[in-house]
Order: sequence, then structure tokens, then C-alpha cells
Amino acid sequence: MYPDADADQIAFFRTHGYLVVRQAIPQPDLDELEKHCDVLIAQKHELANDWAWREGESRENRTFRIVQSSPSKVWAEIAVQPYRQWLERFASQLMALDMAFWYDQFLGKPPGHGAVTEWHQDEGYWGRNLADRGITGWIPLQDVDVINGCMHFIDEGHRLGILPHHLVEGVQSDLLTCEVDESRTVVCPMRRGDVAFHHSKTPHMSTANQSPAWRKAVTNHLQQRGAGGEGDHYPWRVKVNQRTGERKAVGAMGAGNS
Ligand SMILES: O=C(O)CCC(=O)C(=O)O
Repeated sequence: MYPDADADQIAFFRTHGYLVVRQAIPQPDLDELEKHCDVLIAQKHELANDWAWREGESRENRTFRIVQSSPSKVWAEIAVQPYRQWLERFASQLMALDMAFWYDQFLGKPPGHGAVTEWHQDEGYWGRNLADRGITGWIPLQDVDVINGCMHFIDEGHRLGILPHHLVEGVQSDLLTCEVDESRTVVCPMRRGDVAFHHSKTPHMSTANQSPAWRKAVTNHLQQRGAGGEGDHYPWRVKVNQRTGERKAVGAMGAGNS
């Protein structure tokens, strides 16, 4: 458990832009993480955004088709957990950069009506400041497949540059999407204990949850240490405050981007 990246894994990640690490996290560590995520579900109206907040729904009546929050909000000792230390070590080995934990998100899709997480590149949200300096480690808290919302990646998609993104129709959150060549899709069913890493330019999506149980995942975003976080945003980027409903465009045209 908590392995180092071997040469084959590093080569695979650098070629394909993603990697699934099998049985990296011990089950008791996931049990502890899941316990805190369950608090986020129970208190979603106070602690979470609805990442797929439907147009026309009032804040009070959000259906929470994707509960978006952070276990860091309810677990004071999260930063010293072994899985968190491991993410930095393993991510640094994959990227050949000194990678530092940046932020995490709990993404919970309710039984039967969890929404699709549309195709996107993380850099589409983060901006030019983190170009090729970000990586994500995605931790499912149950087995996942296409029925309950597993990850899909575009093979070698980290070499495509940044794709034009736009807001998702019918949604009033900040959810973005981009067009991809779906013939290059790799579907990644995973067992609880596996972790999927993807480069910040790799297009990815996850399917809706059609199963009778919650699809729970904790996604961990890392940036090169000292990189300074998100910034120099693309023109499509908006930020939505789900407490006040305020929408703010933060993107700007930049050299070489339209
Ligand atoms: O869990 C999901 O549905 C999507 C996760 C994602 O987009 C990410 O980890 O970057």
C-alpha cells in the first residue's frame, strides 16, 4: 500500500496523460475519509454547492445532482493523513516536478439522478498560470463503472493544448465543457482502493449515477510547489457564489487563445 510509482507507471502517465493505480489506499483509510464525506452529504444545504445547479431552480430548491464540497471543511486532521502525503509523493514522481497538495473536492452523485460531469480539462478552470503544472488524484469511495459514474479520459489528451470551453447549457453553476474526439475515450472502471491520476490538460468526464447508491469520490488537485495557484483565466471562466447567486466573469483573452 502507498506505493512509489514504478518506471512503467511513469512512462504510461507521460504517454497517455492519465494512470490508474490499483489498490493504493488501504480500506480503513478510505472508511475514515468516507465518514467525513457523509457529513457533507447530510449537511449539503449548508456545506456544499450543487455543481450541476439547474437553471430555473432557486437556491433553496437545488436538487444537488452533484454535491460539491470538501472533506477539509469537516476534518481538521486531514492534511496529515497518510493518503495526503502519498498523493504528493506519487504525483511528484509522475510529473517529475515537486507537486504540492492544493485543494480537494468531494463530488457526490445521488442515487438515480446524479448528473454527468461533462468533458473538461482542469486547466480550463484554473487558467494559464498552471499550464502543465497541475495534476489530479481522483479517489472513488466505492467501486465505480459506467453505471454509477466512473472516470473517462481522452487518451494522450494532455498533448492537445487547451481546448475551447463553454458553460454547460441548462446549468447555472460554473460547470464547463469542451468538445473532444470521443473515439479516443478510455473508460476507467475502478475498485475502491484504486486512485486515478490525470494531467491538468487531460480531457475527462464522468457518467451520471444510475445506480441505487450514492457515487462518492474525493478529487485532489495538486500544483507545482510555489506555482501560485489559479490565475490568468481563459475567457470562458465564470465564478458563481451559490450563497448569494452572484456570477462573475473572471476570464480574459490572452496571447494565443480565443
Ligand atoms: O468526480 C467527477 O465526477 C469528476 C471529477 C473531475 O472532474 C476531476 O477530478 O477533475
